[in-house]
Amino acid sequence: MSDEIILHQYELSPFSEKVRVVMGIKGLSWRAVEQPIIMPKPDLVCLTGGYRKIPVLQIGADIYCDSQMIIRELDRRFPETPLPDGDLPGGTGLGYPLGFWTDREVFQAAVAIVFGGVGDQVDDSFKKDREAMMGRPFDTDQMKQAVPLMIEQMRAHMSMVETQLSDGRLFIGGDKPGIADASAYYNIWFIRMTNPAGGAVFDSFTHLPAWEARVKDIGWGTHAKMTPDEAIAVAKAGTSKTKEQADPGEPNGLKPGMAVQVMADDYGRDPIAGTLVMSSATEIAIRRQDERLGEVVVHFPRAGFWVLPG
Ligand SMILES: N[C@@H](CCC(=O)N[C@@H](CS)C(=O)NCC(=O)O)C(=O)O
Repeated sequence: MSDEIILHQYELSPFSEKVRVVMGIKGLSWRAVEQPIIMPKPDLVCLTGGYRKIPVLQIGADIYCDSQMIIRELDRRFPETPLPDGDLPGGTGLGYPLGFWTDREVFQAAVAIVFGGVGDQVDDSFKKDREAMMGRPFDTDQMKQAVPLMIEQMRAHMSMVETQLSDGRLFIGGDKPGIADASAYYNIWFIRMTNPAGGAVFDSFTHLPAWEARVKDIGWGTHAKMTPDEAIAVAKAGTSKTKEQADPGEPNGLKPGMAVQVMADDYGRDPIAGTLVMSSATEIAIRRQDERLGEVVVHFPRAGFWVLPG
């Protein structure tokens, strides 16, 4: 079954939770491959070419990095359950810009609340790994001091969601759940799972807790485990379905066949080298070879990623 949806993830990963909720909204059936929470991740980077963050989606020999790219691809492949705020025809498209708010601003507040609360239980290998990924010290004492400030920030951000919900609507965009709900929910979930005391800030709202319970009830669709070796065998047996496509609006003259490097613009900025297959305003896909699995095509979003000469 080479078209199976395979999500490389780990249980406590907040960005995986965002994608799992989208799987639930779309009623999808998928396989979960557990990956390590720190480097090395040999069974992940052989697929991605160096991208180390979680989650990563795999369908056959096509590999999709970053939750923005993953959600867009799931919506494209399964249009019968379109996301109301996705970018398929009829969608508002607002789920993606809203994701930048939750994935950057709100996530950084959540990280401080989580690790400021439970930082004493975090071992040195985790701290060293995150320092290397972020390019700055992982200072749990500083995070502990910042918790009151970050709780204030969290309350301020979540009050914006509360305002949306205050007319009695079920979900952020109306009657149906979408990317906005998965995005606004996963930081709350992360705090409640790892530092339950930090969750008190959410309980002070009138509408937010009932909305949170509704999003939780959506579930994750249907999923079963898969081993990393099985996933690698799927990539090896598969052939990418991505077609070459030039973008006439490409601002810097990128064309299929060019050698490029793609990297995240925030943290975990390891460059991934390959040959351009297709590009558009929202996506770039590059072909690369790996000795363990042969040829794969790796897809990244354009917003939040840089493309440099290879
Ligand atoms: N922009 C990325 C962010 C992904 C991210 O930061 N993921 C976290 C885990 S939830 C991560 O990879 N942390 C480092 C690691 O797990 O190695 C996305 O939307 O997928």
